[in-house]
Amino acid sequence: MSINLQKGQKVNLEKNGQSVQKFVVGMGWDVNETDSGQGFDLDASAFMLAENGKVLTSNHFIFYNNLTSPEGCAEHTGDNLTGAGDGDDESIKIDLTKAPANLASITFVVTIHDAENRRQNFGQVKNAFVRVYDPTGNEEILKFDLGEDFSIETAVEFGKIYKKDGQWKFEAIGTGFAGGLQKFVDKYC
Ligand SMILES: [Ca+2]
Ligand SMILES: [Ca+2]
Repeated sequence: MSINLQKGQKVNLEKNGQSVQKFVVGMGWDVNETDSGQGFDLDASAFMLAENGKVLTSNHFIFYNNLTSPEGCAEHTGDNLTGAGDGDDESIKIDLTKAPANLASITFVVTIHDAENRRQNFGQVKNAFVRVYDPTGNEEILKFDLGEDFSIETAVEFGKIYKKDGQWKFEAIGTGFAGGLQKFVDKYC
């Protein structure tokens, strides 16, 4: 059964008491096109971080121009340009059996492409969520609905997975920032 998380909540990445190694992180959103009159493109990205909070290498910043990490631990399934429709709009497959030994965490973010020029922000985004599911059988393990408490943010950290005492856990974050994707590049790269 899927767990619905609250902001700040942390849970073990497990199913029926067994840790889950291969899963998909799906992220979704809907936008109110009429607010800006321009195309509204949100992008999911992942930063694969070492203990010091920086990406392992520049190739461990997973986004629409770098879809796969070198060892195949993370794979972005592709850029969605509209966010139209229910369900995941962009997703990133994770295989922890291929995780580099020094991988400490992976943080998942969603940012608005060209937000400043298009005068767009997360106040115009609704139904944002991040979920983790097991692709075999499409079984959802956890889900975090971010709620609608955003206004001027153009970059939101949806959640992260991290290793603690050998166990991988998921944390529901839902924290927004100004500055778009560059904000996270500056922080993690
Ligand atoms: Ca996109
Ligand atoms: Ca959508």
